[in-house]
Amino acid sequence: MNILNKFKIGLGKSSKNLSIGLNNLIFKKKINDKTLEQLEDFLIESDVGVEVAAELREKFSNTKVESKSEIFKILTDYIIEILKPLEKNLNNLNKHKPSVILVAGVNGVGKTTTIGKLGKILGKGNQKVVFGAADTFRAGAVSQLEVWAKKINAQIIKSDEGADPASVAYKALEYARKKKLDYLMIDTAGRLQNKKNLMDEFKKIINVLRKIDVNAPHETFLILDATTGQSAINQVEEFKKISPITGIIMTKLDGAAKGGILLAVSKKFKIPIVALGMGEKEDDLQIFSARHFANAIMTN
Ligand SMILES: Nc1nc2c(ncn2[C@@H]2O[C@H](COP(=O)(O)OP(=O)(O)OP(=O)(O)O)[C@@H](O)[C@H]2O)c(=O)[nH]1
Ligand SMILES: [Mg+2]
Repeated sequence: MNILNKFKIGLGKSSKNLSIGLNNLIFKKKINDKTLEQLEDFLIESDVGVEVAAELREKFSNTKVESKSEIFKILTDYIIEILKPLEKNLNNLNKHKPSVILVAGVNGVGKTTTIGKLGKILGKGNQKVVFGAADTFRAGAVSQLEVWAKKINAQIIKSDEGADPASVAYKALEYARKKKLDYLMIDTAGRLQNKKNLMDEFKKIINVLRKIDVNAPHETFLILDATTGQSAINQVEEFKKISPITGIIMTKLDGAAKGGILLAVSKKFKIPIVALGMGEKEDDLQIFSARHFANAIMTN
């Protein structure tokens, strides 16, 4: 199956929401101001954000669109214009040995699953991957990561439940350096006693890593769940305060999500996009391509 088809299937429901929604809206109607207004409302409902929706409406008005295909073309071009510059270049990822990738996000967004899936991609070509199980808070978190490590043939450094997450991260980085591994991916907790604890812990992990390598973590990837809509914006804001986010991975685009939130986040923060999660299995992660994404969600 080629990548475009995989994207289309993965984004099946997102595309239904956007392009089928648009189809229903525009079907056989002459496009007038009223239609444009409905279109703007629909785009806002699809999570693209008010700014993007208004900009698009202006584009539609300026070009005096008359047909559905013109609208689809403007939308596709716009999505590519915004997202193309944000394609994350993964070739630069293995410049360090190990490259330390810290994975952040609030609870349940798909951090652990994404580490498994991305670990599989990074491990291709005999690259050696180790996971650091720094979510010591949630019962079962370590064993969940262990299952992934086994599945994709990665190593894992762990401690007991309740252990200090920063010390696990430290131990994992020491190990990865000693063994000259290519990637260290650190899983973190999504829920602690409260938000302040979560952010403090996250900060502590970073500080401890820097004791070993002043440039670590080399990447901080924030995982966002597409089904949570606009709250993704707040999550970026919160994590950005602690550490620069070098990449976003949006998950659950195979679910009921409207793909629009990726546009809203990108327009606002201009953070590179690493990959998109489209399912729970090991091959359900697609390295991000703006063109494929635009074509997949705008297919009619
Ligand atoms: N449909 C779908 N489900 C996903 C995707 N990514 C993760 N999930 C599911 O979402 C649930 C939560 O995923 P986890 O990887 O445990 O999320 P987490 O962020 O590590 O959660 P905490 O450790 O509790 O903070 C699991 O049931 C995953 O299988 C995706 O892209 N699509
Ligand atoms: Mg987890």
